[in-house]
Amino acid sequence: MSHGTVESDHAGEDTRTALVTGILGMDGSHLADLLLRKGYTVYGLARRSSRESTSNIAHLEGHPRFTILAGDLTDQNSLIRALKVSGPDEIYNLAAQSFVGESWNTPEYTGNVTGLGVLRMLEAVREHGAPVRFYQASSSEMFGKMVRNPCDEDTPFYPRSPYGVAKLYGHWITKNYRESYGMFTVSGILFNHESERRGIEFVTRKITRAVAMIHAGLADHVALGNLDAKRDWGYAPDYVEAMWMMLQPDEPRDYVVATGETRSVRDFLGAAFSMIDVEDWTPFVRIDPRFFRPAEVDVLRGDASRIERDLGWRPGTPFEEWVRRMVKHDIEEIG
Ligand code: NAP
Ligand code: G4F
Repeated sequence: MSHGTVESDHAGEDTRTALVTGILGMDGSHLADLLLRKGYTVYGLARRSSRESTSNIAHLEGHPRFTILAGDLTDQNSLIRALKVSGPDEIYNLAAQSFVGESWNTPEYTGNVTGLGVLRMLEAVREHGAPVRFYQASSSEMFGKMVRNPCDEDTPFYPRSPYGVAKLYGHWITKNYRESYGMFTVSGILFNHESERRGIEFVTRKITRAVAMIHAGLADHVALGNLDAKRDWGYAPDYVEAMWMMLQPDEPRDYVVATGETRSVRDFLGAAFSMIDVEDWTPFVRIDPRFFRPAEVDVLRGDASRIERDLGWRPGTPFEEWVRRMVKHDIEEIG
């Protein structure tokens, strides 16, 4: 699917309804595209204060099966109301303070939104009473200082940031509600995934935008932090498919979603600059201590064999292809 479009290839047979929190974010918007293609009615939860950043869902304006509801993960009543209005079969809880670097500046706020926000969503589901399938956006940041490489669903957690700790709370409370109340709740432990809609503060998008600016003669460098950090990077439209797949089986189960490959920020720089035929990117990169973190997750790599075996999910889009799409998108946007 190309950026900014919704293919209407559904046969119109699926009459289910989904509520997606974090609808204005990268994953929320890709998931909305996927669900609408499948024929779902989609309600997206967004904070009123964020109405300016609607570019990820601008193409959905006026879609007959797409509605935005006002709500905030820090406001329990707004969540209860959202469930009442939408009456969902499935809930995808993607809203979070999702920027790891920011979580050291606002640890309490991050805990409140990213951790306790999950509890509020689960309580809203319990209050609602009707059977609902619930997806929680867990994160590979929970593995942090990886005690095993690669990480799978049985690897012990070792978070290294207030964000990682908050996600761990969300992960365990989701599991607890499944075990305590028999609710259909699952967590997808997703490793890093990126796309043309990625927030500009994250390293991949920061780099692809900088590449586009340099290409256009509008910038001469990009300031970055730790270039040695390694991540298991995939493409977001592939990963939202995994979220949907996890809510389809009869029994709820948690899954790791990853490519199994790990690359450094340096590798990413090499791939992105090669898209504008620059082989030596070093003159265009400056190291700025402001972008180093109090504690770093040095390397992440996941083992997604369980989801491949059980549900048939595999990462579809090769690394070079999605990096090319991100650079191309940013060149067009800046141009
Ligand atoms: P994103 O682009 O930052 O989207 C998160 C969304 O949550 C934003 O639209 C934000 O709204 C919303 N939000 C923040 N605080 C909120 C609140 N108090 N109430 C309601 N909404 C709120 O993140 P993403 O990359 O799409 O990730 C989606 C989810 O997956 C997040 O939970 C993230 O932590 C998790 N995750 C992401 C990755 C990854 O690599 N992308 C990997 C693992 C897990 P505003 O637009 O108003 O800021
Ligand atoms: O792009 P990042 O900010 O992503 P990070 O911290 O891995 O978190 C993302 O992935 C998680 C899944 O593992 C999600 F849960 C989370 O919500 C988010 O989507 O940083 C990636 C790496 C880090 O090691 C960072 O130190 O890049 C390094 N880096 C180096 N220079 C930088 C920069 N990161 C940012 N954001 N900006 C820099 O200038």
